[in-house]
Amino acid sequence: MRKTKPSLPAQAADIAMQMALRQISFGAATVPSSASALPPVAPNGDTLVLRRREWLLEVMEQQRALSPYASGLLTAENLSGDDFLHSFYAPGRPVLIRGAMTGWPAIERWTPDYLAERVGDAVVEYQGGRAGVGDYELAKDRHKRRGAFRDFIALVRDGGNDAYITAYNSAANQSAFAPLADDLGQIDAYLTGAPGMLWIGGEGAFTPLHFDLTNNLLAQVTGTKRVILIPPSQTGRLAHRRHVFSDVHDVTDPARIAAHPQARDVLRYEVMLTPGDLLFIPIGWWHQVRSESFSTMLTYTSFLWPNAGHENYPAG
Ligand SMILES: O=C(O)CCC(=O)C(=O)O
Repeated sequence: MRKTKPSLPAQAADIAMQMALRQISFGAATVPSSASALPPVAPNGDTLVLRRREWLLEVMEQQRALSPYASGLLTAENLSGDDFLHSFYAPGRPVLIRGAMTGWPAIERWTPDYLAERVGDAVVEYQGGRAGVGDYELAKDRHKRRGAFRDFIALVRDGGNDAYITAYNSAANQSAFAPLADDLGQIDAYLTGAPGMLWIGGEGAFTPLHFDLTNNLLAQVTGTKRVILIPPSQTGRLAHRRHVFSDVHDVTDPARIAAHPQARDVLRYEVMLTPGDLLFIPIGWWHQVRSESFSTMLTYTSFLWPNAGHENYPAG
């Protein structure tokens, strides 16, 4: 069930139509105040309850697919905060946004040489020893490494998945990356201004299939990344057994699909992120990301609207 993107004019009309529809006032819905009000999970072994939930999610997805106003991955230019909230953030619908990072000096400047020069020999934390290991994201702590930033750049300059600075390293790297702050702009229409989390890696850096426990905005600065997005309705096909990860790991890998044939026909969208692109990934949407070149990116979770889904996640 692959989807093709509507053409640009169709996308613009789509957003306009959605906004028009939303001007019609409906009575306010009653919203549960917190997920803690949910009943307890199905007793162990009660798979019928879970299968019925999966059935409902898939049927609803098929129904949304009847209309481009209700489904699909849109591209928007210069999207206002209100349009983002009403058409994407509140409905939990992904969107690729262009034009919001225009003028950021980082987009021109952040080459491996510039970064190595600016950050120099400051010690940074990164994820290392990943090559040939299957669970490097699940076992994040085991893969933490420290070293001079200049040496890290030498490790990733020629590509590979062995070393990667990820959001998980961001708290440890704040002072090392302070000299880069002036190269960044603000995304005031959607975000509070809190700093983003930096990702730096070489061609081939790969983040396996998972979902986040918050809404997330990816801001691509340097290079290209191929992102595959899969709606939450497809969870039953994705062997979701460990934390936020899928045992399928990579839906583009034929060997993985052979091992998990239920994932073969999963509904998925593909985006190639290029410098200056923002990608909104709503909470619960599965995604996997591969760097197609040396890449730098920031991720933001500090939206102007509530983003605390993680507080009630049944981590198990
Ligand atoms: O860019 C990447 O490698 C992964 C980004 C991601 O998965 C995330 O921010 O949740």
